[in-house]
Amino acid sequence: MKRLLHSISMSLSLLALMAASCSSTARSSQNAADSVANNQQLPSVHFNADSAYSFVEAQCAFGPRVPGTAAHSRCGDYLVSQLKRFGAVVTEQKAKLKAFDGTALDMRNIIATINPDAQKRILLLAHWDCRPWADNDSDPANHSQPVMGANDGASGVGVLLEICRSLQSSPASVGVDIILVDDEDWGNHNGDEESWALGTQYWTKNMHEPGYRPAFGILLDMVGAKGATFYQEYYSTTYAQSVVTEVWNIAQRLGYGAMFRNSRGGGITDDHVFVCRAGIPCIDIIDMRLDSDNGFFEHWHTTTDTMQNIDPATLKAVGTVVLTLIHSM
Ligand code: AHN
Ligand code: ZN
Repeated sequence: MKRLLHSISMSLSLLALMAASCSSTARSSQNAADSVANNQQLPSVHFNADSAYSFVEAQCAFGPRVPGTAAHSRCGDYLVSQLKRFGAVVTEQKAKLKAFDGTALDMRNIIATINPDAQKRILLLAHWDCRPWADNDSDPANHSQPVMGANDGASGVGVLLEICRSLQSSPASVGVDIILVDDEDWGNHNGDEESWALGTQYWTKNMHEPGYRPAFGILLDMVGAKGATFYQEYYSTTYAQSVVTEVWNIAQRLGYGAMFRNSRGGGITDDHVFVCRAGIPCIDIIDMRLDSDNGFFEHWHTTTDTMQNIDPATLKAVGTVVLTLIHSM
């Protein structure tokens, strides 16, 4: 059934995408990430996966970061303080949003600007909130329990915190903007795509800088699990093919081809879709499993999305690939 829903939402969006392919967004994305030629040497970077792992662990130590809870608010303060400690200029966006079920959400997007004077910029995103319900758990009694989100939330944020820390000691020439988006995961599985990614949807309508135009964006979602496989996600290849090509190319050259598969995956309604629709080509590096019913890792939206299933090797691969791209621009 979930498969069916995926394909329905995919064919609907195909229509929209055919129109979008004629726009300037699609054209400009052709050249968004054309910097590393195949014959050019890749910069050598060091991404500290143990440090990234400790950032994932620290978020989980607050408990599930469900909007409206003390764990969410404390973890938000922690993320702001870490990004400041790593030398970024941090701004916050706060707004009252309404979830699909009527719940009032105090949204908090956390934005870190690195190398603010650089003209050429890259946008990096990850959601930091946790889903309030483990509604994919095999035990229905757990459906009302929150998700810890070690992978679904904390992993992407952990990699981005470590990239921020790394850029402080080894600066890049390009500017980097990290947005830790809130309220991604309070969504409805009835096919209502606008119920997801509320923090990102807010940001696209209220950008932190008027006329903000990074070269492209990269969303990290579920980038920490053991055995992760990153297929080329459908909306990413539609709106930002050159960025996908670049990222997967770097991954192959670094020896991460078993994780970064050189083949197409399905479409996922995720933060990047709304960024793309706002005119910024953005890809989603997301763990997709072709052998599971819902297309995601086995602990997705269950009470077992915990530190036990986080593998530093996955964080290492994703962090190294993204950091290499940053230093090659
Ligand atoms: C849907 O299931 C429609 N989107 C998945 C987006 C997501 C949820 N990523 C992590 N959690
Ligand atoms: Zn989720």
